[in-house]
Amino acid sequence: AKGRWNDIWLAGKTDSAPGTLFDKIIAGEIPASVVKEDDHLLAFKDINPMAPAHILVIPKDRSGLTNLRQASAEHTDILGRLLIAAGEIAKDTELGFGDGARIVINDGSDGGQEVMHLHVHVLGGRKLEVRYI
Ligand code: D5M
Repeated sequence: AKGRWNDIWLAGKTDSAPGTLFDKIIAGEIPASVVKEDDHLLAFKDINPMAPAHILVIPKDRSGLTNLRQASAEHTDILGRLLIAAGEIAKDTELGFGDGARIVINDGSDGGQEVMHLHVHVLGGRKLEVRYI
């Protein structure tokens, strides 16, 4: 497992930030309730849900994507994949979503980001107030 962890950590070598616990979730070293997975991304239930339905969608390879402010044209494909997956998750009634959701990216310390591996929050399961801060 250590080799695999190192491989995944090294995948982020273009990004100076160290690996996070999300790398360990990707490697299966920390359990998570996975709702969607493919070669590029992983989606799992947030451990501290802020709404009745709360899913995180993350790229498996964080390279250069500690957060959205570091994104560039090379990330076009993965960013598209993350948003399409978020939209698919947001219409999954079995996950508790109803008629709509809120899709959020907390970016950097001032944006409330705690885990420094880009992730898209998909929140729903009730009618959310219109509030951004
Ligand atoms: O969001 C980081 C999110 O990550 C926050 O909503 C809690 C969630 N989190 C932290 N640890 C875990 C594990 N182990 N499983 C699932 N979810 C987790 P941010 O936007 O960085 O504030």
